[in-house]
Amino acid sequence: MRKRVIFITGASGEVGQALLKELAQHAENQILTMDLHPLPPELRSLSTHVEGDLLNLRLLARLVSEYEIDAIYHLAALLSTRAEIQPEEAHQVNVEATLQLLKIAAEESQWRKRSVQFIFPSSIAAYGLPDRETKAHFQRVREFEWNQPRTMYGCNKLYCEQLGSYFSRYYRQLAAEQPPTIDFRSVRFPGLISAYTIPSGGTSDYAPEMLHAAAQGIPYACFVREDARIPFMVMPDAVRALLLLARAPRAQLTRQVYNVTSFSLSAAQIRDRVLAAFPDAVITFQPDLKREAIVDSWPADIDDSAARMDWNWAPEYDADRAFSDYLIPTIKQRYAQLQL
Ligand code: AKB
Repeated sequence: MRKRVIFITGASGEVGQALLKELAQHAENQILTMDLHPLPPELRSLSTHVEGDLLNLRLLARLVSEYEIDAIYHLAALLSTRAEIQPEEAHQVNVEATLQLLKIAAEESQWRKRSVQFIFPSSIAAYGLPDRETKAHFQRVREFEWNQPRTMYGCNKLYCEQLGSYFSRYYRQLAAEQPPTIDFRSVRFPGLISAYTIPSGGTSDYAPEMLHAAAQGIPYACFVREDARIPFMVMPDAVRALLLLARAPRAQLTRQVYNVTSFSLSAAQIRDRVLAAFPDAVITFQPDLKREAIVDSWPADIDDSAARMDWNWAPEYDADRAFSDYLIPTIKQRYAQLQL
């Protein structure tokens, strides 16, 4: 008998660690995690962890032979800045690995005669506004607008959203007896900020980097202009969004890809909030024009009314609560503990 599991890829990354902690709180969840890297020591008891490459098809085949997969949270990805530096590798990880996992989910669904749920975090990178004037004009973008990404990562995410929809509707549906399809669900996240982990390889990273640098007394040079603005969300809300979407009755879902967001701030507004908590912080602005152009192509805000309507999505942290109740106290405590 294969062991039934929830499978999390990219589990050692920022969202992966937070999601694992949350899912592991329910004893009935048996969790299989995978990443190129080990899990941090404090999380190692929470799952069976496989250190390996999603592009290793033999390894994936072995996992399928040992585990019956109920749901896949496919978090592994190369983020936007890194993907511009290594576009081909990004395509392999972000697209080809996703395709392999969708095939596994489809085969498992057919074998079990029950849909495997496939939860896919997409991103505001799926949008691409052509210039700053257009961005200023179209303030809150809906799911079907401006789907013209300018980064490899954005193209990868947008295409995988489409692939997921294809697998859930049409894959192998020409046969006389139509097998069950996968249950594909996706959220487009804004920039994410965690009090525990610092992202790497993304372009929204200036917000968490600024905050974590200030908390450690390290000067920080922000790589976008003061008025560059995109939407953000703190990690507890990001994990809640994934779990709320996963738990929503399928019949209530009117779409497969949903915007979710919490608050929209400019880089200067983030700096002001960081300075209010860490008055001695040294924060300067030294734009990297290439990374800034990526941020300028992302919407200033996104419209998440479909998620609010269909599965009662609402963030628990607006900008004030995010900083005062989560980010600042948790970060202060965390770095104080590390100094002991
Ligand atoms: C990135 O900056 O690449 C990510 C994202 C916005 O998806 N954080």
